[in-house]
Amino acid sequence: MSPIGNNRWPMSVATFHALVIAAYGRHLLVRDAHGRELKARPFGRGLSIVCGDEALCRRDEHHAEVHVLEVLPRRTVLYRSNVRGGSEPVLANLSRLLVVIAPVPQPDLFIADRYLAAAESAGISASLVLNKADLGVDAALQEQLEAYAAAGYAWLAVSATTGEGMEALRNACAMDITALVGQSGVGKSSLARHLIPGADIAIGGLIREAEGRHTTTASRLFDLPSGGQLVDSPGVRDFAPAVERLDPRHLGFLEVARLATGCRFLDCRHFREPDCAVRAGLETGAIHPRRYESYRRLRRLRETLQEAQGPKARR
Ligand SMILES: Nc1nc2c(ncn2[C@@H]2O[C@H](COP(=O)(O)OP(=O)(O)O)[C@@H](O)[C@H]2O)c(=O)[nH]1
Ligand SMILES: [Mg+2]
Ligand SMILES: [Zn+2]
Repeated sequence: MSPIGNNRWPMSVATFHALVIAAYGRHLLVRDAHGRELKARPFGRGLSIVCGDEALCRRDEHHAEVHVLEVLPRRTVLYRSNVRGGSEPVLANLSRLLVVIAPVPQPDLFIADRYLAAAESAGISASLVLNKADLGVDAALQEQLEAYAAAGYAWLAVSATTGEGMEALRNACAMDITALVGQSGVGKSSLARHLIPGADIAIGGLIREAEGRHTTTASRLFDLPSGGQLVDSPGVRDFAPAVERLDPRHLGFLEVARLATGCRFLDCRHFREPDCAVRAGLETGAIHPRRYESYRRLRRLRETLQEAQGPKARR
């Protein structure tokens, strides 16, 4: 147990450290050092707690409730942008983000790109997982996968149904905390169930089980039998990274970052500026047109959200 950096909450028999294994609004599930899973809630307003957080907890006087007093310093934070353009933490202390796509449902690769960009700006290593490889990959998707590889993103073909590629996936998750993210229906929970036999993953959103839902409503952290931890997360219809955290030169796109070193202007947006090496890369094939389009859309979104925040946020 690491010491706490301040003495507002002196360590005593009543306080303890725990890992936040699920967070749904103010409903938290934490796991203490003895492996006990406890329902908990934040003590006081303004405490933003997400799955993967390490927390200082205390039982109330009647021992009926567990309160989270403080979130310990985070090693990494994956942020998203809310509609007003502000940053919200999504998951804490991840060391790897696996963006899951599949032949069905029809992949929205713009979502995948935004997750990859968010991970890059958070210092989290990210790669793609193509699930449902048993269904076959058509030429159009194959071309996109090759574009990702050329840009510098690793991808792995797996099938939760046939077990293909699962050993490689297990190895990719062996260290620290890995999260599976992506559209609904791509097979995140199926992959998690494959990697963690016996875990109650169908009701990943444990906290809402009373509503009888069998989809994942909240991110849920599980221990992997081979070491490390895995987060299964709810499917998304869209994802916007926290725009102010993106590097303005490349927004977290690996190939844009490489090419941008050749632009004439340091603050080149890679739209219509003269001597832009990124646009030149479109001609030579150094950047795939769909990835460039994705970059362009994220740049526009960033501008829109910054406008919404007022003149202070603009760069
Ligand atoms: N053919 C095939 N179907 C799969 C595979 N993995 C998951 N599925 C199916 O895809 C659907 C969605 O899976 P689920 O794990 O709930 O997706 P999630 O929303 O990403 O968690 C379910 O009907 C699964 O049986 C796979 O590898 N191959
Ligand atoms: Mg799921
Ligand atoms: Zn440029």
